[in-house]
Amino acid sequence: MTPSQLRRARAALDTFVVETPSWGFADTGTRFGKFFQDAAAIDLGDKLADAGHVHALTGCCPTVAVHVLWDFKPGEDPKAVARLARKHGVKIGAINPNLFQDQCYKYGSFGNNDAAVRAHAVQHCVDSVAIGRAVGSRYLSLWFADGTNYPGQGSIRERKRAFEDSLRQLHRKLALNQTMLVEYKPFEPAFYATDIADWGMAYLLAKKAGPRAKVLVDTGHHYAAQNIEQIVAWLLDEDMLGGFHFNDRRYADDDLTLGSIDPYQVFRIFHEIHLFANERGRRPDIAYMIDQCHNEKPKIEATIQTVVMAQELYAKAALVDHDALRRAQAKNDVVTAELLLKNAFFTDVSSALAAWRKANGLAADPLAEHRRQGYERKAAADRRRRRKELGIARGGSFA
Ligand code: LRH
Ligand code: MN
Repeated sequence: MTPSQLRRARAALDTFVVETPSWGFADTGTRFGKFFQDAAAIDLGDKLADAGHVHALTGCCPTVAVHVLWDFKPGEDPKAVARLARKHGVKIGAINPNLFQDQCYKYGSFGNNDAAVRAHAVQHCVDSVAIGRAVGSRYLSLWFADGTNYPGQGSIRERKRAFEDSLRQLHRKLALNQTMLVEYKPFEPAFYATDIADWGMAYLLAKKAGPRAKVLVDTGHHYAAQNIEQIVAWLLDEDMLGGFHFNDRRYADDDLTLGSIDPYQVFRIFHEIHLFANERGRRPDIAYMIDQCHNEKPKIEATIQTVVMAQELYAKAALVDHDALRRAQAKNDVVTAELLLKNAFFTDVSSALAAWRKANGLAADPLAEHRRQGYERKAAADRRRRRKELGIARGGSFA
């Protein structure tokens, strides 16, 4: 790396933070079974401790996204949760309501044709907004499992209008510093029509909801052939890109660790963001978040891998020479334009990462440091003991 490349990579690392998901530290599974890890988090306290540990090692994930019904016990004081987070050196990040597990949501939440169910769903989101205010979180992150499985099953326009109405109601409840993120997903669990199936539907619903509603791009929520960075470039140009859920996939919403299958994909997304910042002379205000579940990999190791990979790809993408790119594009010099991205992608930025970590008092290799500290072994022993004391049974079949 040239001295100016080193400077650009380090400047990019100074600004890059990514949010970890509380659910990434807990036992999760597949449609066919749940797999247990002794070191998996038992409760929110464990999740915040693990997130704090990852932040202490990597220096770039100061906030933790929470899923309300997975993380908050009924009536739990959000302020106490914020204090607990602070004790572990992190802050509560995006608030994710759970609009997919209550029995009443069988035919949908905001899209349900039963007004009482819609009201129940909106009320849960209003409660989630209040939690956000109490813990000082900027983001209300909305994902809806809503949709139908058979042609004719539901009125597509009625469901669309029900969403417009419910999202507008909810937007009115936001604090001035809060942003509502609308996440789209083409399918699963609905397999005929998902109510918010693509970026256009999310864009339209967010626009109609109000000025503090933006679109959330989950990298796993696209058909394999879709050009995600083109969607990102458009949403940026419309100032409608609110955030990301990063993960990787080989087939569908596989929720694998970022960069494990196609690191160039995330590089191309980061490139579009750096290029946009260069054009506009300011960095866009985007919530970078991880949304993964770790069934085989040790959960904390998988999270550290993800954070370090995100840093590396963000730093590489900052190396693209935007002026040279514009010159090549103006001349339709396709090869030069492509090579400007490829060369940046293949540039080894490990010296920039090492320098940045040293300057921030961090170990050169966060994963090795995690293993050296024996955090996982200690957590496993502690949580095995506590599960016994709490009489937490594990097992039981899916069906
Ligand atoms: C849905 C989704 C959504 C979350 C969930 C954990 O697939 O991406 O963002 O609520 O995963
Ligand atoms: Mn997601």
